[in-house]
Amino acid sequence: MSGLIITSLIILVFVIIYQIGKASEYAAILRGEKKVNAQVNRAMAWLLVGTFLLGMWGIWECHQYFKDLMLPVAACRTGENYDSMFNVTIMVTGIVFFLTQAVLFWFCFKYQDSGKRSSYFFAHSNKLELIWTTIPAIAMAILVAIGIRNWFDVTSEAPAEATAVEIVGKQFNWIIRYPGKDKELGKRDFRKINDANNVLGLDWSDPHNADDIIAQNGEIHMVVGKPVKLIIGSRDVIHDVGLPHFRMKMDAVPGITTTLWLTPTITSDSMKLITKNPNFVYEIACDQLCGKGHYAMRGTIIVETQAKYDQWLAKQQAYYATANPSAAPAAPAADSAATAPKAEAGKEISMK
Ligand SMILES: [Cu+2]
Repeated sequence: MSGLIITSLIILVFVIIYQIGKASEYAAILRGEKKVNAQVNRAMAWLLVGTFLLGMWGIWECHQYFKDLMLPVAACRTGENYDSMFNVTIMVTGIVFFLTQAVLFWFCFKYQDSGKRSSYFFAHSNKLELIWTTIPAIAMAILVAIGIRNWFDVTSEAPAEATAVEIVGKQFNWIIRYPGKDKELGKRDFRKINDANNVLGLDWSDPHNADDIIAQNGEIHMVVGKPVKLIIGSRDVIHDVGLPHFRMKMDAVPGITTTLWLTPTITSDSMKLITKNPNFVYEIACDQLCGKGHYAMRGTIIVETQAKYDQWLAKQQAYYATANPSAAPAAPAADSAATAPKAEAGKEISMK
């Protein structure tokens, strides 16, 4: 029924437009075509000015409306650089956009047909070509140079003192591993992955794995002011570690290790005050559409003081101990864990 109404409405609108066109044609004949043309020209010129003003007002209103959706201040140095690059780009392109649009619409208005002018034929000017090629080229080169500098900064090697944290994506959550006291992550082998008691496929024959910690709730803890190196992997499809508050992202690719490093500058508690949001959390979002549960792949980052971090770390238990409750801690046997019988996996962790 509503389809029928809409169709008849559309037909009606077309009929009305057709009738108006017809009527103005007859009116033009009655009043003289020249006079009508001049009226239409004037009306069109003012309409163009109106379109420009309406467009500019629309842009302003859009910004006002979406302002609250903007991210808070960047929480690391590279993020600050990214923001300043973003602002410079918006400023430069924004000014150019405004000027060119203003001139375009103003010329339409100023040079409307008055019957007193004829158009001037202008074919070519080397000088003009040179100006409007060189200036944008220089502007773009500067913007690209700033971008490359930031890109090299983001993808550079992490400082040696950086704390390594592994983050592995899987459908549909993030698994976080910390190196433990020896500060080294043990070897992984995808053939040893087992959702019951070895979610990352840790190779228990590697002693570095004995003290590795796997966070139970997909949380990354960071110390404010201390560099952190993220070692990124994936268990199944391509995911992407998206850190909007740090203005960073990096693909998590199965079979390939990617990295990202950052030095958080604002603690989670300070950010709660800055954003006036007591529930604020730094978010890890999956930035790569990875399946039907993609939207729910949300991890969190907690940036805290060294004291709080130490307190939290002291409470963590090595994954080996939780995954193999019957085995003696800190003395991993050869390879029995990965193939442990089901009966032993009573208290295992499920990372679903
Ligand atoms: Cu994903």
